[in-house]
Amino acid sequence: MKKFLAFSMGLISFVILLQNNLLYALPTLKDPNLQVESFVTGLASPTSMLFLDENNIIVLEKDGNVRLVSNGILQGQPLVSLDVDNKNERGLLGVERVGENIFLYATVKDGEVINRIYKYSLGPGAELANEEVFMDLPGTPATNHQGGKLAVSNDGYLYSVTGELQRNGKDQNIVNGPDPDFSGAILKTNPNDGSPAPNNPLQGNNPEDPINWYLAYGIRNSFGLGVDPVTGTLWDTENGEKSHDEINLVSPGFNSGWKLVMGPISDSGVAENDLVSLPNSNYRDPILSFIDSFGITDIEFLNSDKLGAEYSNNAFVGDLGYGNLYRFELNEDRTDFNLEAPGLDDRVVDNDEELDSILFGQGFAGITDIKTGPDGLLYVLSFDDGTIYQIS
Ligand SMILES: [Ca+2]
Ligand SMILES: [Ca+2]
Ligand SMILES: [Ca+2]
Repeated sequence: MKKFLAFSMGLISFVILLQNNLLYALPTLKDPNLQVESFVTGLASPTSMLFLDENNIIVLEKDGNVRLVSNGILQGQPLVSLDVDNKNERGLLGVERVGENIFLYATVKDGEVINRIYKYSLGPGAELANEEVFMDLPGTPATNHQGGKLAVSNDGYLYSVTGELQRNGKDQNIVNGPDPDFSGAILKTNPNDGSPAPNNPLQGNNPEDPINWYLAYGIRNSFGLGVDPVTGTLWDTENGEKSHDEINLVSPGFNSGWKLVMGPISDSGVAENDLVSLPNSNYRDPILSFIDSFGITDIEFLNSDKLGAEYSNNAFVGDLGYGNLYRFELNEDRTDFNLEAPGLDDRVVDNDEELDSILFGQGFAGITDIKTGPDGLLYVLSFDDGTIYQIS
């Protein structure tokens, strides 16, 4: 009986631990000189974050709340609550700042389900005022592959990504499919008026042609956009169907190959001229892909030497499935990763040893965002335990 009581008490405390999310042990880092700490807790399924300044962070919750963290404390009242469609991968997904404007990317129902970019002016107390519809993008038929990440270019334009939404058009490299429609594409847009950025690579036949906005197409789905602060080059991550999550350098006019190619084209059984080749486009293999698809998510370049000079401007990449954080040093002209494990000469991570060679940290509860803080430290947003971790 005593034994049974002890067992039930153990079970009860186990359940309480579970309820308080205390079951999640702290993540661990490979480098013993660095430490990881829980910085903010209590977020519900957070998808993206944005540092406004030293004291304030905006964090998005998938179900539609825009939360404010002030001086390390999560504020009770959301800044904004959007009525989103949160089915599957839909929801409140992306946030970015350009000047004194904040942009949000969310799946909403307005007649049909769409992905909408909202624009706000940022007030002195981090208020989001003057809501306007900045841009409407497709959101159907799939409930997954909505994309949603936003980023800002070094020259002040807004990047956005929308996934393939299970469409079968020219955006998906189906030669006889419907014309481009903003699905499976990365856009570069003027944040002032929503017009295409002036030097976009693809030029359509008329001013309304979606490809005027395109920086890239043939994207399956992306949970990560990152701008290299040194060169201004955009990188993305993409998710494979059953295999080959990818990390790509997004050159202007980049065609990532979906849905004929995922991972290196040499493994796909198709040739480059089988793809939809829009004028000024270029197919390019991923810099690195992962043979197993476990949800590679954000990519961030650590624009700081606060973790030590060796980490300055390294690329950090997270995943949702394992909760791992990966680290990559770049080559001298920053067009490639320096991959030291010989097994990565094929540019495909296909075993544990190769995965271990790029591992920086583990034990995060599904990473959705990574950011360099204003203090130069690295911050990691963790989905399942609703926590922002700080690496110092
Ligand atoms: Ca690709
Ligand atoms: Ca390999
Ligand atoms: Ca990020």
